[in-house]
Amino acid sequence: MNRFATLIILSLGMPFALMAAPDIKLLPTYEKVEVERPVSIQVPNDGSDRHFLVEQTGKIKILPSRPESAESVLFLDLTHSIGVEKDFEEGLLGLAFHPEYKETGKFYLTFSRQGPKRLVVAEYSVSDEANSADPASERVLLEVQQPEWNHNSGNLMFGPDGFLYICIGDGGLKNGVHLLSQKLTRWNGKVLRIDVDSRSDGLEYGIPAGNPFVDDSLACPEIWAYGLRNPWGGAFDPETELFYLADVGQNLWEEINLIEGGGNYGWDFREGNQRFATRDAFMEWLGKKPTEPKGLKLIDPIHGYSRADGLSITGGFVYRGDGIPDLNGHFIYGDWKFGNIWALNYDADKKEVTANYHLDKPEDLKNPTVQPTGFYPDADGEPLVLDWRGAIFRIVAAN
Ligand SMILES: [Ca+2]
Repeated sequence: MNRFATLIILSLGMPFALMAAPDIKLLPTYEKVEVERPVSIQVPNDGSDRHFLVEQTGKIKILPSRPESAESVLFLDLTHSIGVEKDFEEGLLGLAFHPEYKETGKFYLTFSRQGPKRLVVAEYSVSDEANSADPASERVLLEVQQPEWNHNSGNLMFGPDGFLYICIGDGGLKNGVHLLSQKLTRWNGKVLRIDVDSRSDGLEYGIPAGNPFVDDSLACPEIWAYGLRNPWGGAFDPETELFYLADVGQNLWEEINLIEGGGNYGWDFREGNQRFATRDAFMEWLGKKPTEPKGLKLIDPIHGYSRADGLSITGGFVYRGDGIPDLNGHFIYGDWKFGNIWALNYDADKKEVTANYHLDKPEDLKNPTVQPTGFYPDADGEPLVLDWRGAIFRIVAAN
């Protein structure tokens, strides 16, 4: 290995590879429930301890209270109202319950529609019957133009501030070719922050006064952070309130970012913490200077991994359960293609990563135990892993 490669690897996480990981095992759960392309599991804050499974193909199912049971309940079926040209990355993509779901009965979804191709963020309401939603209650909050079928993102989460955070990919294709992530006039390649409980002039939502670009007449006031490629999986740590977000890379680096208001996370000037050379070549081809604008502050990821460990990162949430004490405060994430699962510890005081445990390493990379599309806490805060091929696993302590 040459010295340059060693330096890159050291800077992106290798020193922790030799630390002994907590002993865990992956257990299949809800095995009798029909699961198709799961992308999210959400538990509303209403004391019911119900687990809502989101399927990319358009359904939201309430999982049975006993994991051994086969009886899921169909909460909402959007199969025929979403629009999918290519189902690999389009479809029903995100769900977030209103923080006061018990009182409001409202929840929020992201999904694809066509003609024109777009990512829709919409509000829905529960019907009179608690275990079903009313499809006619749809209220579209905003629609993001999507030039391509890929890189939609669509992750949704409420922050500790009560605002809704919406993750949006860079417009797709490859090489950041649409050049949208760095443009503050567009929603693509951003995290947006909106207030679903108020209305700003002419909008179906409110713009929080503290959003970083509200005073910039050339910027979309919804933007919270920018310079992202295709965020897939993230969460606020309920204890530190840090916002972890995975961002899928292109050719070299998968990354984990800590999202701050106004932060620029680099794409498509950088992939991981390296310069993205393809952009330079592209800009030269366009006859433009391939330089980063002067004074532009780019925030590097807190962690990244290379093609040696995976192809497409899937976040993630910060574990605060009781079952695996060694993982307390760790961000659990994995790789969709290789099936690796890790737990990363970030020390907010020291501002550094202090551990990155390799929790599960498949023996056969071509046929991993799980191809994770999401990691979510169950009602007790214990980790659930969604498998792209249609299964759900638990992470439990091995002993
Ligand atoms: Ca980045």
